Amino acid sequence: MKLRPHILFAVLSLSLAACGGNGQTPETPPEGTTAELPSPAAAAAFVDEANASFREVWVGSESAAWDYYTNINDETAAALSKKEEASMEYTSIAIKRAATFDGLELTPDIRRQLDLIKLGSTLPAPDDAAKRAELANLSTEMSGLYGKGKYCKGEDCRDLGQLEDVLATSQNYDELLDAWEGWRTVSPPLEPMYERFVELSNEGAKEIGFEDTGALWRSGYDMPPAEFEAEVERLWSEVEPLYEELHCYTRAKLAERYGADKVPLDGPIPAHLLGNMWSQSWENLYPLLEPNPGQPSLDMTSALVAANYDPIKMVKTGEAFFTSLGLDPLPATFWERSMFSKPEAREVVCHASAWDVTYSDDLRIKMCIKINMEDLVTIHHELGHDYYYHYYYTLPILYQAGANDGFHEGIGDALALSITPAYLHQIGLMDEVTETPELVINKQMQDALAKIAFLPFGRMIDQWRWDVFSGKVTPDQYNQHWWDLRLKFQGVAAPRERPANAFDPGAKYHIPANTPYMRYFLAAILQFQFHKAMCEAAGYKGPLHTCSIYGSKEAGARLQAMLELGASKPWPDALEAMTGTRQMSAEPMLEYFAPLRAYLTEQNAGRSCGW
Ligand code: X8Z
Ligand code: ZN
Repeated sequence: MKLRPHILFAVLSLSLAACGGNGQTPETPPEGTTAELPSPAAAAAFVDEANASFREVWVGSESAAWDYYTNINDETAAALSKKEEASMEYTSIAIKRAATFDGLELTPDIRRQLDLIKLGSTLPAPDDAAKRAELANLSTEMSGLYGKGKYCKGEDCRDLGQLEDVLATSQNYDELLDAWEGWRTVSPPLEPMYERFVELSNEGAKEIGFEDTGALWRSGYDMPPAEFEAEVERLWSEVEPLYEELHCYTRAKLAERYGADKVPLDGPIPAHLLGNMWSQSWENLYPLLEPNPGQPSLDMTSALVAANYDPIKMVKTGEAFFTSLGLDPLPATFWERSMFSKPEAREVVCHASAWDVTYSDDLRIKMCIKINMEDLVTIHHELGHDYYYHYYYTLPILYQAGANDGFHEGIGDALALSITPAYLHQIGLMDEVTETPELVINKQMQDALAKIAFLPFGRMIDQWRWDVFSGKVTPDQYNQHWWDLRLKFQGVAAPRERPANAFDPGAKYHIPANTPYMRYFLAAILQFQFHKAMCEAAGYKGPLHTCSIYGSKEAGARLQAMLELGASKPWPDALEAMTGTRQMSAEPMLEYFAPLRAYLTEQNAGRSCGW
């Protein structure tokens, strides 16, 4: 489903799917291949066989996942659980086979594919068939409950999309509170399921040699897991000061709007006032926070509506950006098979996702597109996944994944950084504008509310899950720990005391869907590295924040070369090919936001920041 960059894909597939038509898992090795004693030749033969078998089970699980996510009902749920179960079963078998080649001297290519078999699963399942089935069912059911979730007052029910609209547009404190608390009535039933889910997947992780599921997730970055944690900490410490400046400015403006009794100037910001259901990106606050009124409007939502954009036109606009770089048009089947709008007659998971259902250029997106700027950017995000799939689908299926999962999440976002006023003018959505310093600050504020505000959220979600999977946090502490981390990293608090049965993590898609989240934190940073590299390739000379690579074939070629690698090389190799450096770095992001940073420091003078 989805967004799952295939490594995760793979992984999720474990969770999400199962094997092909006849219900038999393809675990029996053909005579004379893997039955042999471990040898480099046997290892190579096994890798070939595993690529074929994974293809069978993953195509099965992806197809069933597509059917379920675009039409949630008991039949599609049962079909998906079965496929997931079979996929998990084959994965367990393959991991054990791969381990028989441990210690052998092998080519880097064979060794890497064997490692990917072990690391590719985000949902490791126990060997016990009953437990595996239970885990598959839990996984399917949790996603479905989230997808169908509604907040009802009597007969009047609202879905997530409707509640999100309230968060995005209302400035009525109580109305916001009602929508915010209302969505969180959906998740308490998920708590006991999640508890069991953690138990079972940890059991699976232990069986394949990891301390817990979180340890498995942290092992997927071509470095020891402890080193990865240190990398995350390093990147976070590079950007944290900028986040605190944005928090300080935003809090002061919200206090002006809602009163310092509601938004205390020395404390966290109430979570329902930030324009987003999870306070994860704040661009909807822009009208309240606009630094320099009287400048040309950056309200692209109104421009899109005025220009009569519909969902297809939004997606065509996204595709046109990619093709302007010299990349291929999307296949005809993309337009026939994708889901662009929320259907009336059936339940679906609206959370946006990108797919290659058969791992063979069967590209699709699934989205309930609204005509606004946020969704135009999300379309670029999803197409970034699809273009990655497109340029690596001829690789062995074990390599059909991002260099790491943050790369997969960062491609479309990197392109969307080129949606500048000059680009918008080029495509007829904006009048020609002169980029005065005042307009630049306005635009930077709009960008920061999306990108800088997101950083601590991206950082904390998997901190929570790592702590849950490791057992550091027990089920009775799930919700408290969630809010402890929200406070620590985001400086955000629940608007009032949460009910005793609250399970607020379950109200965020990626928890019931079991999609790892650190990838988005990495992507938030990597996308600026990609943007800078593509601007350089395009021959752009000005400041990073006004660069648009639209139309640059050179930038496109640089990007395509990285996409084509898939997961075939350690991610530092891919990063080096694209950017010339082997290190993830927040430097380009900080460079991009240099003008805003100076503005915020000036504005916050005399304020006491922090919480
Ligand atoms: O889940 C997504 C994408 C699909 S991979 C729409 N994102 C994260 C989220 O919505 O929480 C993109 C940004 C972060
Ligand atoms: Zn994504």
